[in-house]
Amino acid sequence: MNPAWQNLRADFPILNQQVNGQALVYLDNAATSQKPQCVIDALVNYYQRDNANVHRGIHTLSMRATFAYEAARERSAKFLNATEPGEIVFTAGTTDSINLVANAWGDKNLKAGDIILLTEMEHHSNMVPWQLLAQRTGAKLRYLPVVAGDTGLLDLTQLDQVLTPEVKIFAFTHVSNTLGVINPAATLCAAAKKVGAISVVDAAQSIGHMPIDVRVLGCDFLAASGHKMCGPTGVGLLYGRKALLEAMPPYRGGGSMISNVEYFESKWAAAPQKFEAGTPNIADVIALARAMDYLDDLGREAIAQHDEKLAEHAYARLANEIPGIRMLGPAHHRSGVISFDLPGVHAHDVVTMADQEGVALRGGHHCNQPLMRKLGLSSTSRASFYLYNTEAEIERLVATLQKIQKFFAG
Ligand code: 7TS
Repeated sequence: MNPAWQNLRADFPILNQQVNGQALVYLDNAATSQKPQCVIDALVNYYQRDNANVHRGIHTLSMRATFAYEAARERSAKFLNATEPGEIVFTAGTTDSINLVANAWGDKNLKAGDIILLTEMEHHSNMVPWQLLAQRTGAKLRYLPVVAGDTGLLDLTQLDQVLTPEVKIFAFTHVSNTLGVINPAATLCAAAKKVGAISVVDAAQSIGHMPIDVRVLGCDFLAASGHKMCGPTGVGLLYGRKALLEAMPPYRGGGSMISNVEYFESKWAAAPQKFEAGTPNIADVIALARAMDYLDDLGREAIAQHDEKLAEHAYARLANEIPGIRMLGPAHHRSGVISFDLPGVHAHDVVTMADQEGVALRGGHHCNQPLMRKLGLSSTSRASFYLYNTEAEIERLVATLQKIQKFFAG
């Protein structure tokens, strides 16, 4: 085992606390991950030593901040195996990145009659920006269905039927935040390319959990958030193929994104600066690069295996030991996100009672309302695992659910 795994939990000070008199079991990683001390230190060090605005000053602190900010872009490009740092745009997160593509690429390239293809398992962040784009342009939305039943897999037999030449954008999630399904992203990107559509991969739930190589995926755009990958909140990135970024108009106007401004018109800077108007989120970008180092020290393949092992184990234990439970998503080859329905107990009651036991879960529609309706549910309870979770914590989860079930059985 990589020695970095030995004392992993000690890297996350927040885990070492009691909640409602019990040792905290944090199983809400799909919502946001915890941060290792090195990421917290990167934020503190930046503000204690280097804080200055980037790209504008030639004094020492400004140069240090600029260097660290641009080094983070290089780090991000390497993390995703992008061709060059200029293919990385820093954003506020996945939602912001998708809105950027929908506005900058979508408004320029879409017209009435075109189709935007999504899947039935998208997070609202990967639906609503496209709905808005469709309203602006007259394009129409279409969905690749999820197979009937509870495995949550995409129905790939329908792919040729929905991916017709009118499709201009195929945007899909790499990993479902509700079902734990890992979609065959490279296959879907290749299929999009074949009909001349651009592919947009929502990597919010995958980027911190498995190796991602944008060249192997063959995607045109990839959107991600820092806070789900051990990085800070409020920061994320958009990978975009260079030729596409260059051809796109800016999304927001302001300082830093121009090469020349006149009173009545302006010229834009080249990509990626063109898409980073105003003072960027400097400290969080720098700390995000530190999070990437942390993940690579552990090994992203090893993280993926760890997540899968825990999730398969938890899935089997819950399915076998909680009578009547309805498990969603596949039993195997899955991510660390497990959703379930305890018949007769509302998900909010499950989560409230679990919190009394020190177990942090999430209950609700998980920003997947149409998918929930398709499954005939209004909400699910969700446990989501990450690199610091242990089998002993699954023990606590099972015992907690048994207690909740007993309580509601009267
Ligand atoms: N896409 C997916 C697949 C997500 O899971 C999320 C957030 C987003 C996009 C949006 O990311 P943001 O960082 O821009 O907000 N998912 C969740 C979740 O499952 N619970 O809380 C947030």
